[in-house]
Amino acid sequence: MAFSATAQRAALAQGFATSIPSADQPSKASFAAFSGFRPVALKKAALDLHSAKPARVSMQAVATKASAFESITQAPPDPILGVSEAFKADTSSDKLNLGVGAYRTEDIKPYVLDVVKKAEKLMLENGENKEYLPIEGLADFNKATVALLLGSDNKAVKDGRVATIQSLSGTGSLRLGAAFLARFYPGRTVFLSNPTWGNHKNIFADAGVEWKEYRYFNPATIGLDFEGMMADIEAAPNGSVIVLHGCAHNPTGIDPTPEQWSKIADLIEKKNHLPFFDVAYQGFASGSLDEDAASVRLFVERGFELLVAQSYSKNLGLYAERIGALNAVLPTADLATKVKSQLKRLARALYSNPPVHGARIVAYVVGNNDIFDEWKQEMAGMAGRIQAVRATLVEELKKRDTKGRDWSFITSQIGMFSFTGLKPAQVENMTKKWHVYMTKDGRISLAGLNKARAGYLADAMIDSFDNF
Ligand code: PGU
Repeated sequence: MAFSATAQRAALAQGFATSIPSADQPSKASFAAFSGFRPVALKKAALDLHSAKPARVSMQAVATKASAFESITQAPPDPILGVSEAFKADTSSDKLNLGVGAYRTEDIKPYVLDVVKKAEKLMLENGENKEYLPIEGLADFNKATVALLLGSDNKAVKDGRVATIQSLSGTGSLRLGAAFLARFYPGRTVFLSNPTWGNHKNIFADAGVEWKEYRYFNPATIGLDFEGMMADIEAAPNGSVIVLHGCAHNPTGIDPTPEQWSKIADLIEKKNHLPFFDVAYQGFASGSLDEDAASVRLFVERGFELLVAQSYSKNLGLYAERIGALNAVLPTADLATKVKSQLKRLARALYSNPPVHGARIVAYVVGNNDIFDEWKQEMAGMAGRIQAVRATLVEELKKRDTKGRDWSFITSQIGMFSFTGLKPAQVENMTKKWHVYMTKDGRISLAGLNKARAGYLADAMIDSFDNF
């Protein structure tokens, strides 16, 4: 049952309330609750509008017929994006959204990068069209994205050993990779860090790929559990898939050191595991694109076969453009060609071909030397603002803390997040009493904070740590 715009207008003319239940609320109950409900008037309006087939008949049918989906239960809100929904519904002027990892300005406003505006202006001037892209995406984007990831004169790229396919941001690229593993590397287990970005579990589970966890975080040191991580990767069956965060680990903000990366690579090589890198924060960890790609580049230089998902949500602020890529690095160009052909086949069935707008923005920014240099500065500015907010938060916590706790973990963690160690009951107090929205695992996005509100957040944290 769907009401057309004409039907809505006509119903309003009949003296109905200001809206008509939408197609996703077709039940009898929702009609009863609908203010001003008058069966006769509805019947009249329906008949006037659908003279060939009165809508009243189909409404009754919908109301009485058992649904094919009757056994469906309510899904829980998403642990991250659900926090934004709850934040929106809060009317307090004190509220702070530190849930989602999205960059905000010092006024806590969304930010469109200047380089993005410049690229869009150029795109308009050049009269770019909106034709379908090829299944693998925009050629200029694919060239730019792999160069950004591996370096402009990377040997694997020159040798044609990298299959790159534009996909739907980080999530879509990971999902495409998961579909690829399900089809061409069946029966393997994917190992995720504990903790990890919550959606990793959904992505692999939805693709029918089994996942397990390897140790990553040591609450005692608020640091990397390197021994635990190595022991679990060692214990994983040979040929497992190991998901690694390329930089700015989410949610902990703790990355292995270069020496540790090298040992991780040794072990993964020994165990013949397949690394699957998730690079969602290139440029956001250190402020440098090259430094943040060091882990992936190390593995590629060492000759690994691997997968890498890339996202431009954070570093170019293109959250809603859904622009990213899946890269598969293979031992030969011939295999890369074959793998790419299969990735295209999977993408064709999933979404046919990717959207063009964000791809063009990336291609314009990376392909124009002046804009590219400006982007690096803007990115360093964003990373710098987050670092400054971290320092202010630590100062404010120290001022209020009567127990002399060590807050230095906040400034040593990198990227957008701080993993605070707040337990679920404490998080509940942060939200219920202080209107500070954050994920239940105790993660806060410092990209959503400014210096002016750091004191308020510190009050909330001290209260929650001390009293719960
Ligand atoms: N991988 C990691 C490690 C991430 O943190 C995120 C985003 C993604 C991939 C995917 O982002 P795309 O926008 O699909 O490229 N995590 C953020 C954003 C909110 C979300 O959960 O999607 C976060 O707050 O953790």
